Amino acid sequence: MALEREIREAIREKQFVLHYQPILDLTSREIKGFEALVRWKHPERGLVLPYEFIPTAEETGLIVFIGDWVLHEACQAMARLHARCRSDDLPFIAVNIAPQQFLQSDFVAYLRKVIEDTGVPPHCLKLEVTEGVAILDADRTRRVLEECRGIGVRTGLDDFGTGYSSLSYLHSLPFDTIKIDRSFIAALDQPKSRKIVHTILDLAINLDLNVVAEGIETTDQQAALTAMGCDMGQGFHLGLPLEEKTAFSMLPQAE
Ligand code: G
Ligand code: G
Ligand code: MN
Ligand code: NA
Repeated sequence: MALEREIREAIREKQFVLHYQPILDLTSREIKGFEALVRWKHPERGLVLPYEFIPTAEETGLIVFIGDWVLHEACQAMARLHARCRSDDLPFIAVNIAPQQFLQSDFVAYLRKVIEDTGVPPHCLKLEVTEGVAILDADRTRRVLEECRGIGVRTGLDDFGTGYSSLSYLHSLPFDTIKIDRSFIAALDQPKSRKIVHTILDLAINLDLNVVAEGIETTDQQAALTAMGCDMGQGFHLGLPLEEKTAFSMLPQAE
C-alpha cells in the first residue's frame, strides 16, 4: 500500500513533528500542561494531520515506531520546557499512547529508559489511552497502568464517554485523570448533555479523579464547565495545538 510505504519512509526520514496544545486550570486560567499531538511534515503535501495516517499506522503496526519516537521527543521537549520554569511549578506533558504500543511487552522498560535519558520528573508525564486498550487486553492494561503508577507516571482515560463500557474500566483500572470527550462539550447547550457532564464530574470527584474537558470552543462552554466545578480544560478557545516554541511561549518565563 502506497501510504504504508510513505509512512515507513517518514519514520526513516524523521518527518514527524509534535505540536502542543495547552491544558488550563479553568478557575485560575493558568496553563498546567500541554498535550503533544503528532503531525507529519510531508515533503509534498505539507502538514498532514493524524486522522490521515494514524489508522494506517495502527493497521500496519507502524504506530509503535511512531509512538516510541513521540514519547521520546515529548519528554525531550518537556526537559526544554522545564529548563525555563520554576522548579516548584512544573507543567506536565500528556502523550497519546496507541493500544498496540501500550501493550508491547517492553513498553514499560522503554518508558523507564526515556525518563532516564531525558531526566524528566515522572509525575510530569501523563500517558493518555483510550478504552480500546482495555478491550484488547484488560488484565495486561491493568498491570501496565500499575507499573506506570509504580514509577510515578500518571495516566488518563481519553475520549471518556464515547466507548462501550467506560464505567467498568474506571472501576477496574487505576487512572489518575479522565478526559471528557469533546462531543459532550459541543452539546453543552442541551440540557441532556449538561446533565451527563454534571454526572461525569460527580463521578470523578467521588472516585478522586482529575478531569479535563476537551474541545472547549466557546466562552459559554468554558463558563459552564467552570461553574460546574470542572478542574481543567482544553480546546481551540483556550489554545490551539502549536509548534513547540510558540506553544511554550504562552507560559510565563521564570526569573
Ligand atoms: O491532532 P488531532 O486532533 O488531529 O488528533 C487526532 C487524533 O489523533 C486524536 O484522537 C489523537 O489522540 C490522535 N493522536 C494525536 N497525536 C498522537 C500520537 O502522538 N499518538 C497517537 N497514538 N495518537 C495521536
Ligand atoms: O483524541 P484526542 O483527545 O487525543 O484528540 C485530541 C484532538 O482534539 C487533537 O486532534 C486536537 O487537534 C483536537 N482538538 C483540540 N481542541 C479542539 C477543539 O476545541 N475542537 C475540536 N473540534 N477539536 C479539538
Ligand atoms: Mn488525547
Ligand atoms: Na480525547
